[in-house]
Amino acid sequence: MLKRLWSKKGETDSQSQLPIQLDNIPEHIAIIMDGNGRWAKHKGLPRIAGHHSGMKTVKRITVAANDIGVKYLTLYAFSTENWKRPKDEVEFLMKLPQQFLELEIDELMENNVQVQMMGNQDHLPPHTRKAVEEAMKRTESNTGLILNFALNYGGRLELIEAVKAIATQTQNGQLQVDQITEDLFSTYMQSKNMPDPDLLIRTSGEIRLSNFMLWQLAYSEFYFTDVYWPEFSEEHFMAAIQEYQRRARRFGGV
Ligand code: V0D
Repeated sequence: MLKRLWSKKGETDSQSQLPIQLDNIPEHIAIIMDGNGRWAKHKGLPRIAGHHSGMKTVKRITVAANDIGVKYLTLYAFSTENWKRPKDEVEFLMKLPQQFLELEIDELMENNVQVQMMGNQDHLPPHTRKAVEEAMKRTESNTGLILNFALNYGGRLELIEAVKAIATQTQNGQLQVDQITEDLFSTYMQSKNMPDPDLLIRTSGEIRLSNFMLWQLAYSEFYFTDVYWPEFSEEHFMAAIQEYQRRARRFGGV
């Protein structure tokens, strides 16, 4: 698999040169998949064509990440602010989990990928929730990469929900104030069963966090690229990891 993707044509295994070191792969990568609408506009297509194309990128990057041993891939698919978009665009987006399930589930199963989700599921249309639940259910015994969709997710809201839960337990006497530590607080986050992201990637030129994983990204490396998400290739992905490894080397050294 690795050879198929990352070695040049005609090279034998011993000659093949991976652009990345396989012994220093980020365990958890988070991505803000920006630029689908802009890509479509650039090509003279409707915005929804960009979202559909972006879904193909999700599959490609998931398979590439799994190939090199990434354990967790968190993708910002829909923010709590995205509800403000035109109604027909939101409706189209809400159909994507189902389309994704129909078109891509076989390949995800072949790659042993497990689907998870963070964000507020309650306010999603029933057909969307059903598709997400089915994706999670069908992949629940897979042991490869965990593909974690942030869907109807907002970082500040996640923090507020954690504070509310902690405050309630403190009020009930189930928790003492001096028990509230960073480690304890982390267990109230929706990402409680995963390590913090080592690397955050944002595509399409914006250099902002846009309310994504505010707590979890405290120590992560940030990588920004001008490439639109539908055009973000395996090679672009490897370049991000290479930059991560270059920085890790610099800070590891003297
Ligand atoms: C649009 C580019 C996959 C960014 C990627 C509802 C925005 C394509 C999913 C998906 C979206 C989510 C959960 C799941 C299976 C698939 C998805 C949304 C948007 C928002 F279980 N792509 N995708 N969900 N886009």
